[in-house]
Amino acid sequence: MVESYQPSSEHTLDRDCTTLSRHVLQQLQSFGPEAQDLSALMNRIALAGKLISRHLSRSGLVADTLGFTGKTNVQGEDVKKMDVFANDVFISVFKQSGLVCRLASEEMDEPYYIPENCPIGRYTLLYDPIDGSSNVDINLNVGSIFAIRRQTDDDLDQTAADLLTHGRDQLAAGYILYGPTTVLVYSIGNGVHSFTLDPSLGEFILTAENIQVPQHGPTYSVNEGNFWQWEESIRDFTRYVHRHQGYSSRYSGALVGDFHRILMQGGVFLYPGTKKNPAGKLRLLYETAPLAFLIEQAGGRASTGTERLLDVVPAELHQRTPLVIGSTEDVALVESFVQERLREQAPISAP
Ligand code: FDP
Repeated sequence: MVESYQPSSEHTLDRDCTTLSRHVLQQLQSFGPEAQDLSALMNRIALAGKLISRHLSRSGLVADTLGFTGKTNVQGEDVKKMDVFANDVFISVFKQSGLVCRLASEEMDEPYYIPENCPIGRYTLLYDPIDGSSNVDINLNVGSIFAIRRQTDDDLDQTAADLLTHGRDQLAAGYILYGPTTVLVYSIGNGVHSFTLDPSLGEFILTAENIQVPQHGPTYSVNEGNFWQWEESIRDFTRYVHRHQGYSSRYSGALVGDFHRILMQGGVFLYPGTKKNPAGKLRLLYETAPLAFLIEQAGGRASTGTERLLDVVPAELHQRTPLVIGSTEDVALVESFVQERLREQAPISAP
């Protein structure tokens, strides 16, 4: 009798080894054109992530990786060499995709067009190439945030007006976290999934599927250095967590890392407006809307404090929004303080 072949345990894989492109196709349960496009787009994002991860891991060893360029971006922020490198990586990776006609990022005043892709490129990539760039020079975690949107008109005047819609129009969103390991988290509207880069294979391998954020968590994450710049309602919330047991403050200065902690363990991240800048600091199209898309897919909530974040329609490309994001109960707690103060300020109507 012929014995059936048994693979030796020496050669079996550590785990199932689902790669990103296979996962996207499995998620869409289709090999149709749009599924193929999204799979190809996610592959390109993964390639950008690998290139940036490799560059970060050698920063300080290779010349011209750390420090500032001496220029400022459209938001008036000092630009770092790593911001420019990562921005250019996304451009060069998507030049070869054929699928993307426009890219818009924090580092570019106007959208960047790839004319050779425009006749067929039906998608736009929005991204923050290096989020939390103050962490780069001190060897702490940073991230990249991305969203893919369908291009809905020809945009012949190159104003990208069709991008100014609410975040529910995002086809896919996610981030890459460059930490002790490089992790890619994404959603195409069918749950939130996390992949870890295996440097020896050069592949992102599935490590957590259908992530659900707990309904409540112990962490509140906010820059309390801004305490006296905030509205009273946000101060009310922080006083509340100071006076109640069970809360811990965690803030790394890099949104992607702070958000990842909340996604995995629950709690709330806030970047509220200040009296001087009521819209806060974070940008809607390539920071807050992609993370809002993810958190809702994971069963949590994202709000401006008064409105569902995915309902916000921007008036311009680099528009900012306040952000309250995380576990449903914790976001609701912050909103309750906002509502309380709004009630107090409302004029009393005559009987
Ligand atoms: P950075 O400016 O360093 O890129 O995106 C903006 C951001 O970082 C977020 O990653 C981070 O959460 C926030 O700004 C930090 O801002 P503060 O220093 O004002 O807290």
